[in-house]
Amino acid sequence: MLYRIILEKRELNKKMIAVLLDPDQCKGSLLSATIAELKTATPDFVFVGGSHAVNSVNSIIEILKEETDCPVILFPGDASQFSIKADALLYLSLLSGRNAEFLIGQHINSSVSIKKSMIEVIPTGYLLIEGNKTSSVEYISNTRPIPRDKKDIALSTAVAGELLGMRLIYLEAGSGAKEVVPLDMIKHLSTELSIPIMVGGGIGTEEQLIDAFRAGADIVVVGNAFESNPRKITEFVNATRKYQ
Ligand code: 1GP
Repeated sequence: MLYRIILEKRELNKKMIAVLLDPDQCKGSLLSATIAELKTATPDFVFVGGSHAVNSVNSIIEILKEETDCPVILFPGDASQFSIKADALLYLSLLSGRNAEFLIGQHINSSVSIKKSMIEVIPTGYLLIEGNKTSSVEYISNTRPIPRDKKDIALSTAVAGELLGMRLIYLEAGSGAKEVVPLDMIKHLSTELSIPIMVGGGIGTEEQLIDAFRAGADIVVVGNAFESNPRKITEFVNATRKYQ
C-alpha cells in the first residue's frame, strides 16, 4: 500500500519526491529520456495526469510499468483519466473552489467503477493557491485560487479536508506557476495538520525543493522542470535523499 509507505517515510522524517508526467507532453524522445532517468534515479513516485490531458493515461502507464520500478499514482484532471494499471489513485477533491463538479461530481461519475477495480484510493484535499499566473486548473475548474497571503483560509480549508477524512493535502500553485506556494503557508499548515502535505507548481530549482521540505512539505511534485530537462530528475532525487 503506497499510502502506508508515505506514512512510514514521514514517520522517519524522510522527504519524498514525485515526478509528474503529463501524457500529452511526455511522448517520443522526451518520454525515452524520462524513462532512462527514472530507471536510475528511482524517485518515490511517478504521478500521471493533468488538468487538461487529452491523451489516454493507459499507454504511458503501461510503458512505465514495463520499463521502471517506480510506483505509479494517477493524478487525474477528471474521471476519464483512469487506468487499472496504476498502483494507486489520488482521489482529488478541489476544496479551495466552489465548483461542485470538482468537489464531488466527477467522483460520483467514477466511484463504482473505481471501487470495483480494487485500486488503492488515496482521498486527497486539493487546494489551489494563487501562483501569479492563471493556471489550467483555475481555468478548467472555473474556480478561484486561495490568495497567497491568506494562510488562515488555506489552513481552515485543509483542516476541513482532514476532518472529512482526507488522507493527504495537496498545495498546488498550478503547473508552471510563476510563484511557488508561499513557504509560510506550508509552515502554517504543516504544524497544524496531522496528515501529510504535498506541494507542487512552479518548482524548478533544488533550492525551491529544499525550501519546501524545510517548510514542512512531505512530498514535492515536479512536472515542468523535468519536461524541460529530464536530467534534473536525478539531481532532484539526489537532493531529496541528501536532505534526510
Ligand atoms: C502541477 O504541481 C504540479 O499540478 C507540478 O507543477 O509542472 O510547475 O512542476 P509544475
